[in-house]
Amino acid sequence: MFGPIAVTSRVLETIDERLIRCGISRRAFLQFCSSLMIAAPFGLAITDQKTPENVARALGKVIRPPVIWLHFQDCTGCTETLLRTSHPDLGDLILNIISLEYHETLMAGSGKQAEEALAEAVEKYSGKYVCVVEGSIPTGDRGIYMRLAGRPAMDVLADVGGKAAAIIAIGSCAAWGGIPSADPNPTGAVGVADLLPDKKIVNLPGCPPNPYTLLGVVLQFADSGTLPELDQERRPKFAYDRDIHEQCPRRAHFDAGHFVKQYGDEGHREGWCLYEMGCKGPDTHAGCSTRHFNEIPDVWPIGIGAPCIGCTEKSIAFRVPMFKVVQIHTLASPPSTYAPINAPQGIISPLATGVVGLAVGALAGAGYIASRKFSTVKDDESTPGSSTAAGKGQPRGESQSDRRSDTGADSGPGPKNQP
Ligand code: FSX
Ligand code: SF4
Ligand code: F3S
Repeated sequence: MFGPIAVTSRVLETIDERLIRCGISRRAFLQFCSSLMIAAPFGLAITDQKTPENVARALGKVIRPPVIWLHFQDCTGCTETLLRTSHPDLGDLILNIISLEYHETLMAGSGKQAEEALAEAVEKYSGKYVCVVEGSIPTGDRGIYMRLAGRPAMDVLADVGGKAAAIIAIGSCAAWGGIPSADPNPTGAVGVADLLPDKKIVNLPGCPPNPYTLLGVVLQFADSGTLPELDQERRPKFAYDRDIHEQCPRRAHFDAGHFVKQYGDEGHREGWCLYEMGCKGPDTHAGCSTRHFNEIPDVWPIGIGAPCIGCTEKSIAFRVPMFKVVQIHTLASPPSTYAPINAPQGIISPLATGVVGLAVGALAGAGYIASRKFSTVKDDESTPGSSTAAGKGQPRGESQSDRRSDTGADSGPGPKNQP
C-alpha cells in the first residue's frame, strides 16, 4: 500500500468502499478492469493478474489516490478523453476511483472558492497527492501570458507540482509543449519537465492520450508507491514501447505497396495504407493501433481513415509538415496475426488446421480468410490513379525482400526505405 496515503486512510476510503457507498455497479467496475488490462497488458503490477475479477479484487483494496489536476495552455481534450467513455457508467466510475480534489473544468466552485479548495487540498495532502498537469506552461516574458488568480502559471506549477508526490504530465502539451510550442512559439510554451526537472514525472504524450494509461499509472502509484518503467522521454514503456506501424491493421497494405494517394480515392475507401498521405506511424511510439479510444473498436486516427500525425513524438507532431513522408528506420515486421496481403492461396487445408489443433487452426483460418478478402483486389488495381511502379501491387508469391529491392530510389516511398 502507498504508505503516506495509508496514514490518512481513515479519511480516504478504499475504492471498494467508495463504489459501494455511491451505488456503482460491480459490472461497471469489472468492465473498467478489463479495459485497464487491455491498455496495460504488461509492465504494471496492478494488471499482472489473470482475470478482471482478480484485478478488481486487488484494486478494490487500494486507497483512492488524491489527485490535483492543473490546467494550463490546453484544449481540455485530455480531460474529455477521460470522461468520454462509451458507457456513462464508466465515466462516473473513473471519478469515483480517483479522489479528484481540484479540477477547474469539473468542479462546481469558481473564483475565490476554487482557489481556497486548491490551497486546502495542497496543504492537507502535501507530499502525498498526485499532480496531473494538462497543457503547456508559458514562460515567455516572465510568464505573463497566463495567470491563475493573479499568479503566473509557472509559479502555480512550482508550488502545486513542487509539493506533489509525483507529477503526471498528461497530453503532448504538458509533456513537451505540444501545439502551443509550435514554431514560432510566441508564449515560450514548455512542458512540465523543463521547469521541474528533478521531480518524479511521468509523461503521457498524445493529443490526447489514452485515458487508461493515466489511470494505470495513478493506480499503480496509489497501490505500491512505484511508477512503471519509463523510457528516455519519461513515457511508461508499457504504453509507448512500440511504434504504430508495427501493429497497424493496414500494415499488410504497406508491405504490398497499396497506398492511398488522395482522400476519397479507391484506396482510401478500401482502407489502404496512409503512408503517402504523410502517416507518421513508422516513427511514432504509442499504443493506439491496438488500444483504441472510447472502448470502441477502430476509434483511433488511422482506424477512421486519417494518417497518424505523430502526436506522441516531440520531434514530429506540430514540427514536421502533415503531408511529409517519414523515413522508415525500423526492421519491424507485421505480427503473424495479420495475414500478408499477397499470401499464396489455398495453402491451409482444413485437414492441416485440424492436425495443428483448435487454437492454432482458428488463428490460421482467420488469417486465411483475411488474406482471401484482401487478395480480391487485382494487382493492376493496386494504385488507383497511378501508373508508376511505385504503387503497383506486387505479384503473388513474390518475397518481401524481392519487393523491397525492386522498389528503387524513385519507385516507392514505403518499402524502399526499409533496411
Ligand atoms: Fe494538448 Fe490536452 Fe492536445 Fe488538447 O488538454 S495534448 S492540445 S488534445 O487536450 O493539452
Ligand atoms: Fe499503418 Fe501508417 Fe504504417 Fe501505413 S504507414 S501501415 S497507415 S502506420
Ligand atoms: Fe496520435 Fe498517431 Fe495515435 S496521431 S492518437 S499517435 S495514431
